[in-house]
Amino acid sequence: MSQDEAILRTTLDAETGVLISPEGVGPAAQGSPRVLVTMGSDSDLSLMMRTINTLRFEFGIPCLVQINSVHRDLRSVVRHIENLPESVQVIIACAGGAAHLPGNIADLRADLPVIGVPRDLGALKGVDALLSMVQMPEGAPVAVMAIGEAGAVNAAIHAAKELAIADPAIKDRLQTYAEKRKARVQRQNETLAAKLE
Ligand code: RP5
Repeated sequence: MSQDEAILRTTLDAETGVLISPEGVGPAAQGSPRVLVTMGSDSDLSLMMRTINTLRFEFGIPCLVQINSVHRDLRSVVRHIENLPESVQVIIACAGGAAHLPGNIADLRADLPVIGVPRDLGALKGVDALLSMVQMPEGAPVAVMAIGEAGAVNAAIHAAKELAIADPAIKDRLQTYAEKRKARVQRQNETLAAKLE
């Protein structure tokens, strides 16, 4: 467990959630949250650290982290989601199993895009969460990512792309991120001949 994840775990019971930014976690964080990263249980946190760290370190985006369980405490979910800071423009929601959190949030917040991350968990290994999120009825869309780690990282990139529509600095960072991915392919090609010997 990283130090940041450990600090997040100890502070997560706060009613308002925990702010996390490139500078740090909780009191050490700076700025206003642009993204809410929420999940059904703190057992989802290790997976969602991939989302949080991509947002803060690749794109410089502060986020609010909150646990919201529609199966264990639906009333607090409604309270939290209806009272988010005005600065939050995108919501990323992760859950495993019968994953109703993103869909419920999509209904509660008709004004904000909701991105779902299905956790790879249990007997069905995330297929249950994927189908619960993706098969939303007409009118309450959830943008569903891949199951597990790829989905967690892609959720952050997708949120950054949404924010980049009105934020040139994030647009530049998305370009830098894409360049790093291209450079990786080039490095792989450069070392390929040695691996084939
Ligand atoms: C879901 O149930 C959570 O999002 C989590 O993925 C799963 C299991 O939760 P725990 O039993 O580990 O708290 O609501």
